[in-house]
Amino acid sequence: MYPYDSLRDLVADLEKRERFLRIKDMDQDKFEMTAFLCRLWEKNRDRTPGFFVENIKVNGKWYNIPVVGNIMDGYDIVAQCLGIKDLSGDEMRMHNLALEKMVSFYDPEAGWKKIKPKIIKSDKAPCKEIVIKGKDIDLFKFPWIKNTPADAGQFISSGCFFLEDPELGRNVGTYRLQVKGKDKVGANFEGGSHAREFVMRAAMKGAKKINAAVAIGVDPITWMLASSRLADRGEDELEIAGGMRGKPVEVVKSEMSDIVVPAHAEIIIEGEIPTRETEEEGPYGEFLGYIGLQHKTFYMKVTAITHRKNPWVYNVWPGLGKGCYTNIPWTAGTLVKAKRIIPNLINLYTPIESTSIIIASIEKRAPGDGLSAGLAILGPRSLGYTKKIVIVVDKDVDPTDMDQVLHALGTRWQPVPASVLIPQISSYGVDPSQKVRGLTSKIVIDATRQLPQEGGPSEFAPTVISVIKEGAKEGFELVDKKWQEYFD
Ligand SMILES: Cc1cc2nc3c(=O)[nH]c(=O)nc-3n(C[C@H](O)[C@H](O)[C@H](O)COP(=O)(O)O)c2cc1C
Ligand SMILES: [Mn+2]
Repeated sequence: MYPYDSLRDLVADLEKRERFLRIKDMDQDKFEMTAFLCRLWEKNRDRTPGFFVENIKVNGKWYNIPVVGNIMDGYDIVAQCLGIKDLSGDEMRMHNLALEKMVSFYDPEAGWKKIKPKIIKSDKAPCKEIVIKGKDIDLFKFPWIKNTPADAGQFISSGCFFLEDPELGRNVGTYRLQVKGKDKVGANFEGGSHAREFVMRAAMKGAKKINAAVAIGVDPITWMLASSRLADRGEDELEIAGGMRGKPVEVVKSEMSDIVVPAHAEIIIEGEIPTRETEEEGPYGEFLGYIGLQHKTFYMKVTAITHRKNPWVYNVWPGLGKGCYTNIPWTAGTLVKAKRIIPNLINLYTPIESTSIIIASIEKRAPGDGLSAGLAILGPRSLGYTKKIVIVVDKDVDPTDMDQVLHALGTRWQPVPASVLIPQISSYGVDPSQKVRGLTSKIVIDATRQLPQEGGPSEFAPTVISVIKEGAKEGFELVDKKWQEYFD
């Protein structure tokens, strides 16, 4: 069925692989889905199944609109969405294969492979089966989920905002929407997001409002690209999604503006965002695993809702489980950009457990290379904006292997002088350790072997393993030949 045209196509294949559960009903007024997800995760941190809840109780009312959640908890599913056939092996194998596959769509000369979306007619588009406008608009017809007891209320957690700018073109980004009334939602475009820039640009040109459309439950490649900074400013997430799919994303004109939306989405919410008004939004359980503060954001007045006949609400619980679907594209985007400015960069890894950390392996050629590479990753806003700690390691250390990284950190790194502390730099504002939202300190840790010119020892001690591997070649040959005998 590859490439998946819709969330449903993916779910069908997940069911075949027994990576998906069907549940009859759940009472979200008691946070049953949330508690279920917590337990799933406690019992298996590696990967947990997606689930589909047929009937759900929200705000005292039973809805028989299904809620699907936790769809992409596991790098195996990201790999599956990218068309990788052999899904055997552990999470790191899947991570590495998925990352490699995603990076393969990038050409250093031509950039990301792009295929323009294909516009289809409304009567062929599942997302147009039901069209609601005017006074019939009522967001409370859908079971939007309140994820945690501390959340300000119900949120549309998986909405991909489609915005257009006369010069920059289309932008597709995932931003949460707090449900504020039957035709009003929050539009939480954080500092540094393309959507915020689009709204600001419209405001500067004197526009009082900007049109938007939000798609809920889209195909998995579009979802991954909307949820991460792989596409740069002025690049169209949908065209890159087409490139990765090898097939255009099918879109359809929205009801109230010229914005086109994914035809196979579950639900589309169209609206207008006032460019000069903000309102309180949050608190909300955010992806770093903390309850984010209430703060001022834009909002959107809903002008139309269209959806499938039997729509699914796709819900995500940021901060619970693993956001593999953002980590792979985010790291892929960072890797190709970083390679342009750090020629001796080999690989990057962002541990899913703590995405403010990034580990870079380099081929060290000259004194200063380690700190230079780390600073280059943190410097440009488009690269290390979301990172706080960079660890640079030598090429014999696999950055995806935490045992090796910690070994290098403990044995090759001298905190002085092989560190750079940046006292204050702009950053995204969701890290709870920040005193001022959007302002952070950062550190570059150079855990490469320090050369004598850098204050390292005149000769760096070889590792035990390397000495054995070098000096006992015959021994290894013998052992490999006799391997079975030892156990007979
Ligand atoms: C489930 C989910 C919710 C998100 N919510 C927000 C949000 O409310 N505000 C925000 O600025 N970024 C949010 N993000 C991160 C953005 O999707 C991400 O930064 C993306 O790159 C934004 O698109 P852009 O690169 O076009 O700015 C969220 C990501 C996910 C996966
Ligand atoms: Mn963008």
